[in-house]
Amino acid sequence: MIGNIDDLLNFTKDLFQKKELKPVFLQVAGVAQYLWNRGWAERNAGNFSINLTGFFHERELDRFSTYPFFPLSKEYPELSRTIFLVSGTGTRMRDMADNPAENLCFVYISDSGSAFHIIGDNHDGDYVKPTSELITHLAIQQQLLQKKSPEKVVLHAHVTELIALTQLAPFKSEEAVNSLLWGMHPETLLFVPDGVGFVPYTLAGTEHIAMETLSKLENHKAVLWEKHGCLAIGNTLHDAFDTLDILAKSAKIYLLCKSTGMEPEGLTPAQLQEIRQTSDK
Ligand code: 2HA
Ligand code: ZN
Repeated sequence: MIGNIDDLLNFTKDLFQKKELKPVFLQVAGVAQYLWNRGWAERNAGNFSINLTGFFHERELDRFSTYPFFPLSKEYPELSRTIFLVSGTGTRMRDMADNPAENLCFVYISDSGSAFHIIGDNHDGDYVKPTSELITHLAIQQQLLQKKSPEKVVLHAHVTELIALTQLAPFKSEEAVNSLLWGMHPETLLFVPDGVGFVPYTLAGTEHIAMETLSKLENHKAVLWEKHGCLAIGNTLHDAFDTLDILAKSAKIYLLCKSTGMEPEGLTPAQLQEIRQTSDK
């Protein structure tokens, strides 16, 4: 049943003003600004989802059931009665940095996991709808819950330096690209010891890219989408951003070295081994 429209509007206001969510909104604004400053979010590029279910009581979740909902093309049983903060489709990260509330929405998944409600800030009778990559986000968020992983955040961005690498034939494999990235900076192996997954080019926003990404995230915290961008999971948005940032640093060092006309040496096997031993302690 659809609730009284005034109740719904009040509810939306309550949700956006919930004080426990203030730090989350601040983090969204901060990371959106970083993405824009780095040049990793041209036009409406990039998107994220944050599992916020832990911030709500059962009683609060019950209020969502009065909202109209949209069917999902697939069931996500593990996501029953979960709630996510999701970037809006067509929104710009630079606008998100200035005003997160107007550029994102809450997505609540129904009891059956087969439909979702959108709770967006309503302006001029219209409201923000979730990212075009929603099915990838939901599939990943479901996997994180199934595995009881600590990560609550999925972040996708067009990390220029990493996209450039995926345009180069020698790096179109997981082994080659990770060996390059680890070799360019000690902290890459230290902080991304499982390396990145590599998803060969496939159209974004599809079930296919969602499934390919899901399988790569079994063993990695970040995934490259050939000729498109990168996606990382993290406990917080800052965590996920850090992973992209560290990987980009390595890629940038490689590209800078190449721009001198010379080959970078890379860390030696002994140096890499020493880092591995340090991080095992
Ligand atoms: O959110 O980056 O891949 C826009 C995109 C789609
Ligand atoms: Zn993209």
